Amino acid sequence: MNAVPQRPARIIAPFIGSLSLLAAVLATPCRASSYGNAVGQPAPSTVKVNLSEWKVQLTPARVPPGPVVFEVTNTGTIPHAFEVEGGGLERSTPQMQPGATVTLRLDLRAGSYETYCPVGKDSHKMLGMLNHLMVGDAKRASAKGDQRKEHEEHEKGEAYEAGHEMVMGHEMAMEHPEHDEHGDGAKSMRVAGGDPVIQILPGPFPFADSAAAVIRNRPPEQQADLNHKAQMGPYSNNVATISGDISLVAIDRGATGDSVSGVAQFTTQDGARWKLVMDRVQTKDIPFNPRFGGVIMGLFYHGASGVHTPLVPTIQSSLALWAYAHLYKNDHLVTDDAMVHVMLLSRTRRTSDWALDCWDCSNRPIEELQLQVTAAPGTPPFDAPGGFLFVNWEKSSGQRLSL
Ligand SMILES: [Cu+2]
Repeated sequence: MNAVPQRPARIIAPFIGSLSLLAAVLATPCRASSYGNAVGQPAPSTVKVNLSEWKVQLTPARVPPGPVVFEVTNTGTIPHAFEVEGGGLERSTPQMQPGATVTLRLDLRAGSYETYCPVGKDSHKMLGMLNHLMVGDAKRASAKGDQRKEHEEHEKGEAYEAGHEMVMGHEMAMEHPEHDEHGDGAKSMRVAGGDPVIQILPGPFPFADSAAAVIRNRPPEQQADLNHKAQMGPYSNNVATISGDISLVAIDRGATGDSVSGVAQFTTQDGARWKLVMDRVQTKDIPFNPRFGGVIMGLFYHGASGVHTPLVPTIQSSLALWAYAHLYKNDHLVTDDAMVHVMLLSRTRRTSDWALDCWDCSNRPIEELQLQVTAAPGTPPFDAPGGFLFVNWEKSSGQRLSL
């Protein structure tokens, strides 16, 4: 629904990993001058790029027009890549392991360029791995010598920026005809769960080997918890058909101001009647598990993506939210602070026996609604198998609302 198409990474092959060449370039004696090395080319500007969860740092963030050498280091803990986009140009490094350094050399005209991590169908970009590189300087162009050349370059830059905005505006209109009519960037969705409804009971994760490769890169304390859940957790093929309803409205306003309201009612396999009233978003980010302000639409994550638990297959979600809820069992209040994670996502289970049947489910149709309810840290687990409630509505849909 809101999938951002993955762009193929294009690589400046001769410069990738060519640290010796970079060193040679940096050793050029006239690097301080913008113009005038032996072959008449301007000396390149160097921009140091740090990639980490979840930001792209550029030093400096403004350079003169001409050749630019990006010295890109992944200082984070999961694989990233670096892409420069603007003026019809779109170039990327290959995916880089933590600790790796790669150089990317580009010739840039004046203008503003998006610099971001393209990993995860732009999920890392949505998480904050986006910055802007300014090439050229309008004020300097009108105030100093060599005005005509820089002024022309600046105008070219503005021309392509205008064209780029137009294209983006068109794409946005095509993809999201109903959202953001007031221009504040907010998006809203109403979700209704559709039968059949299943309860996931504790059991082993069927793609434990695939998950183990991701878990190995996590800090030790996370590894212990994830390995335990891989053996006996809420992501299993131990499934019971039950009955219930869910409906909710979620508003995504970016990093702050998200909201959610909704109700779920279901009867679990053991005959208990549960009611869940969601009325607050849960916004606190934890490592590898950012909550995106509580609500996010159009996310590619889980599985092999490096984001959130790998004990869910790699999926595309049109809506993901983290909330607190009032939880009732058989009409008695259990807690006012149950922790809730809801996803409307690409189908992960086959319809014959509801077994998980893909490790990468990101291209499946988006029709599965997952509700996961757990006790807040420091509070007792729920009186349910495994201490959690995990219910899926297998034929669900979301509707974007005008705000
Ligand atoms: Cu990244």
